[in-house]
Amino acid sequence: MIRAFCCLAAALAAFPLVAQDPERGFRPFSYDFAAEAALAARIDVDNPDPVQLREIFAKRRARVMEAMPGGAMIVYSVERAQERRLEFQVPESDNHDFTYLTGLDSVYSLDSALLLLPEAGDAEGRLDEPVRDWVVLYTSMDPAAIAARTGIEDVRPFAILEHDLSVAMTDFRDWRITQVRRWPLAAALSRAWGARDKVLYLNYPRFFRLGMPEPGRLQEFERIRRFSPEIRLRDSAEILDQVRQLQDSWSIANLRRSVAIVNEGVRHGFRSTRPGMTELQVMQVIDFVYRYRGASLGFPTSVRRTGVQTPHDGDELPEGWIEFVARAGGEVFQAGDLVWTDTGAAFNHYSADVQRTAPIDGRFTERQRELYEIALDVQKTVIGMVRPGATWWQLHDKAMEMLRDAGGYDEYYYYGIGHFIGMDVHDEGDYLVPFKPGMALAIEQGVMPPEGPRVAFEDDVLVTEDGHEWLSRMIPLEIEDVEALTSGPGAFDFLE
Ligand SMILES: [Mn+2]
Repeated sequence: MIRAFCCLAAALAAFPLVAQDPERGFRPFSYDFAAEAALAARIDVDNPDPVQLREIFAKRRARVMEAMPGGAMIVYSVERAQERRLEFQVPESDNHDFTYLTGLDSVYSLDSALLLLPEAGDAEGRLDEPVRDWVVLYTSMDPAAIAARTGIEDVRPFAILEHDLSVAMTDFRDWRITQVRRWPLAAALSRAWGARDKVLYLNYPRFFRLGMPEPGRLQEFERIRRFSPEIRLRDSAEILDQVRQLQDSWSIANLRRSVAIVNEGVRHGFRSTRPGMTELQVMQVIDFVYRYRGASLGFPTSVRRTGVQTPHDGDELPEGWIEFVARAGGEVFQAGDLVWTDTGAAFNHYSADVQRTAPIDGRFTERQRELYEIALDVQKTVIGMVRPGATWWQLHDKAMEMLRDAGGYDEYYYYGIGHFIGMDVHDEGDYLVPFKPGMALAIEQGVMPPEGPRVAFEDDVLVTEDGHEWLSRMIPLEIEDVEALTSGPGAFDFLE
C-alpha cells in the first residue's frame, strides 16, 4: 500500500550510507531459499500438518539463536498499547514477533514471553548438565496445553519469568553448587553472561509515539537496567529483522495464498464496478471476497475513481495518522472513469499488497491508454531488475528516470518504489542491504498527473536465487486482460 503522502523516500535519503555499526552485529545464520521454496509448495495453508508446522517454527527459533552473537533474548507477547503509530499496522502487528517465533496468536498468546538462550559453550563455570540451547516459553495458559500446541518442551507459568530472570542476574561466581543444580536454566543464563557483556535482547515497540501512554513492559525493561546496570539491553529487532526478511516455507506458502485471494477480490470488484456505484461499494465487494476466502485485511482496501490520491488533492493529515485516513469514499463512478485499488488480503498473518487500475466501461480512452502503457512499461522494467544483489535505490532511480523521460511524470511520483512484505504489509527488513533470495517485495509506482487520469500499479515479487518470481502476475495487468475483465457482467449487477 501507499501511505498517504508517504515520506519513506525522504527518510531513506537522509539516512547515511555508512558501514554498519559493529555493535549492531548479527552472525550469519543458515537459510536455504531453494529448500524453503520447495517445502512451501508442499504446505496446505488451510489445514497444515501440525507436526510440520511445529518443525517450521522450531527452525525459526534455531535461526534466531544462530544469528545472536551471544546473550539471551526475551520476546514478550504484546497487546496493542498505542493507537497511533508512525507506520500503518494491523491490530496484531505489535505481536507479530512473538507469533513469528511461536505460532501463537490471539488468546493463546496473552501474557506470554519466549526466552531464547543460545548455547554458550566457551563460558566459564560448570553446569550440572551439558551446555545447550534453551528455549523456554512462559504462558498464562495451561503450560501442558501450550507445550502440545507449540512443540516447545519447556513451558512455564508466566509468573515464573520474573523469578528465573532475577536469579539469573546473580553473578555466576556467587552460585553455590546447590543452586546450579536447582535452577539449571537460570544457571545457564547466569553462566553465559558470566564476566562478559551481559546482553539481553528485548522486543521494544517497533513504532511508537513518545507522547502517548507507554507499553507496560518498558517499565520492566527499565527495572532490569536499574537492578543490574551491567546488563546491556538491546533491541531484538536487530536480530529478528535479519531473520524475518528472508521468507521461509510457511511465509512463502501464505503469501502465495494472500496474493491468490487478492486476484479473486480484484477481479470481482472491478467486474462489478458500474456507473452509479460508489467507491465504498466496490471496496465492499473486494473485502467480501477476502473474508469469504477466510482472509482478513492486511490494511484497509482503498478504491478511488480518481486513481491514487496524491498530495495535490490536499486534505493532508499529519504523519502518523494513516489509520484515520478514509481509503474509500462516497464518490460515485461515472461512465469513462478508471477504477483504482490498493489492496491486500492477509492469510495467517501474511499480507499481500497490490494496486490495479482499469477502465470501468471495458475500454480505455486514448489518453488513459497512453498513461497506462507508460506505467506498465515502468512496472515491468523495474520488476525485471529484481534479483539478488540489486538494491531498492537502483529500482527507485530507474522508475524515476523512466517516468521523467516519458513526460516529466517523476514530478508527481511522490512515494518510494516499494517495501518488504510479510507479516506486515510494510514488513520488517533492512532497506540498506542488497536483495537476497527469499526477500518478498512490493513494487509500486505510477503515472499520476494531478489533473488525471492517474494510473498506478503495485506487484508482489519474491527474490529467487537467479532473479525473481512475480507472485501477482496473474492479477489482470495487460491492457487486453484488463479491458476484457471490465467488459463482462458483474457479480452484483442484479442489485442495480
Ligand atoms: Mn505498498
